[in-house]
Amino acid sequence: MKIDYSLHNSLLAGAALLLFATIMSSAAAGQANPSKELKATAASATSITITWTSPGDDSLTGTASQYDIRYSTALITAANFATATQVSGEPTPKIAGSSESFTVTGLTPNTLYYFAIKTADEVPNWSGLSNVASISTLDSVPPAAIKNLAVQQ
Ligand SMILES: [Ca+2]
Ligand SMILES: [Ca+2]
Repeated sequence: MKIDYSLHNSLLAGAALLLFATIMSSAAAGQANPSKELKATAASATSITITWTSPGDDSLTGTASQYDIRYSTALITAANFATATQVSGEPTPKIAGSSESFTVTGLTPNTLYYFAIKTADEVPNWSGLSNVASISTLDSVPPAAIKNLAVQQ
């Protein structure tokens, strides 16, 4: 069988260019506004890992002092952030621009959760609300065991 390598190569080049463009636009977005990068990934039926980029003590410079990470099964807004559930054991902020992650445990399976973070410096001066990330925990209920398996005579 003859393979058209020229088509194959141009498709590969196209895919590589698209990937490069995606990475570059993500990086540009990250530099423009690192506080808008909160993401959530379901780790299991009862835990979710969130990731974000650290802001700084003064806007995007220096090292902040604390995070207030909260979650809720309802959409989190600036108005209801204080009533959302606060996690315990938040990480200490790293220097501005660092990758941060935290795993929230003890969640209910197959449930949609929203997450948001505020950051403070040593005063503390509190930041505005991060973007809100949401994802569902995994379903933990398997199909029932089959009870009527039979052999056809
Ligand atoms: Ca300071
Ligand atoms: Ca400050």
